[in-house]
Amino acid sequence: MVDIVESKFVTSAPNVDAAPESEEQNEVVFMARSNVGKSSLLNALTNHKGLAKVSSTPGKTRLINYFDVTFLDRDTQTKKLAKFVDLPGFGYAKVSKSIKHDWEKNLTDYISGREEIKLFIHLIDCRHPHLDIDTSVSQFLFDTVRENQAILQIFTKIDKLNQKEQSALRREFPNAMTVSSSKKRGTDKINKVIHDILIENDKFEEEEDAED
Ligand SMILES: Nc1nc2c(ncn2[C@@H]2O[C@H](COP(=O)(O)OP(=O)(O)OP(=O)(O)O)[C@@H](O)[C@H]2O)c(=O)[nH]1
Ligand SMILES: [Mg+2]
Repeated sequence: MVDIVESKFVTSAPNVDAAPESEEQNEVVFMARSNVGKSSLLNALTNHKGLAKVSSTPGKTRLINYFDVTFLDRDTQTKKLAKFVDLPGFGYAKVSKSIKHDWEKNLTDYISGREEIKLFIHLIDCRHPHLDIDTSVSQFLFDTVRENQAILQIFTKIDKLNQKEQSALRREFPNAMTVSSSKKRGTDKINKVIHDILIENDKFEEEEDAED
């Protein structure tokens, strides 16, 4: 069992240049269309109500928000530090075209340029699994990730689907995970997967260093 035992807000950055130094070099980026439930998931994973702001007004998160989190592996009693990065929701329709353009350029620069990112978490609303915007984000990530970076797809708001619909979704996307932040279903498993990916990544990078 892996839990997040500490979490705190670090800072908000308006763009990549203002991103904070990341000592522990372990960034986990959360990306989603607006209103998919990103802030709710961050709060559920960290068990910290109010860590990230939840809103019913889409597009609330306009800055890149950073959170320091500490994982605790209960079996080995070892801790692991990471930064959770809450990116602004993409594809928010109500902003003007030019803002949208700058916005997306900013995000894509961040995603492709930031060495510290070890894991991209792409959140998708389980009721709309085939939106063009999500397909292009998936493709973009797939084309952009480096050898030492992983991608994880998570379907949110799974409480909105009945059992039959859930099974169909899992069959169609066998590598994706599912979660309900409001019902706290799937969050333990996600924490474990994030933690294990970061640990595996450390091993990979140590091996790479040993080869140099
Ligand atoms: N039924 C259900 N509703 C959820 C769940 N997670 C979030 N919501 C609701 O979805 C809405 C948006 O949630 P947020 O967590 O603010 O979404 P966000 O992706 O951070 O949105 P922006 O920051 O505005 O882009 C809120 O009304 C939440 O209460 C869930 O697991 N189940
Ligand atoms: Mg949010």
